Amino acid sequence: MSCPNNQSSYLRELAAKKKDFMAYESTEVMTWCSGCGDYGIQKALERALVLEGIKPHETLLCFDIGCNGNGADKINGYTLHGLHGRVVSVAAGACLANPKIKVIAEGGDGGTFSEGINHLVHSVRSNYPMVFILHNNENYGLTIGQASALTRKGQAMNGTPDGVVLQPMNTCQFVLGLNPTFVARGFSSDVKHMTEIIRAGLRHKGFAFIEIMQLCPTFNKVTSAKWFWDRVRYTDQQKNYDPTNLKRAREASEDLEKEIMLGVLYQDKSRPSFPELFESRKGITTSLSEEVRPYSIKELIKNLK
Ligand SMILES: Cc1ncc(C[n+]2csc(CCOP(=O)(O)OP(=O)(O)O)c2C)c(N)n1
Repeated sequence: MSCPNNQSSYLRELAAKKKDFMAYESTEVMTWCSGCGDYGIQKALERALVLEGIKPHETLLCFDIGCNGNGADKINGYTLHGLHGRVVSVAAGACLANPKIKVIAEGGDGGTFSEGINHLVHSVRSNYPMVFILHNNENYGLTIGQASALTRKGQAMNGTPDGVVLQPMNTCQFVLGLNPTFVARGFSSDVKHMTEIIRAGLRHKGFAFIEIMQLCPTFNKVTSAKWFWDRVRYTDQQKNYDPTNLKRAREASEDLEKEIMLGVLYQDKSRPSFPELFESRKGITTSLSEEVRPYSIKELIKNLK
């Protein structure tokens, strides 16, 4: 069984920022099941925001529908609840309209890798300046445990009691095939490590895809905490792991049965984010949201025949 490194300096750093931390704390009653990985993910996100010096009014937190989406009222800040599977597109619109705020989107494996997979594909490809956190509990949790595209083959679920017949998709392999600029993976019981990779994602200028392997003790009895602790490995403990090497990232993310690699698997810091690609916006300091007013299109179409 592997265990996180000494946490004392990290906890001291957090304690020094207790007031900032409390600003994110919600007084709403938690409704997630006991042992749900969503608690850890939410804590890691709050810690990452605080340690990066981002205040609640400087971020927009977009949530999908699902157990993960119930986090929307369990954190104090500007939150938005999208339609199931559509959170990435809602968040993409927000980050393009106002680049002065940090936009974060969160979604479950059901919504993200089935209903909304098209939005994920084009957001990765476009390198929108936002962070996306995938809550991968390997099932549709809120509707009580149906199989998703990420449920393991053979696993009995509500709706498929004889076991799932298809192989699951490999999320990181899929995203690595989309020419991404940031791909990371964490585990919902390792809050310190999740905090580190979310911080790295917040500092990334393009689309940061962060998968969290999430415990779901109610509907996913197969991949328990022990199952994961026996299998997780860390990129920063591998000899000469180079996150700029795409081939290495592909190899590292291939195995989901025996060894599950956690960390920043891949990052390309050189690629421009989507808004940086437009010559016509160079030198403009206002955001699109600040430029909203009635315009006449006469000037624009005067040369049209
Ligand atoms: C378009 C659409 N399809 C289906 C639903 C019903 N629905 C609501 S929550 C949910 C399960 C969500 O599963 P997932 O996205 O994996 O998130 P989790 O609950 O596991 O965090 C479903 C199927 C819906 N609200 N909208």
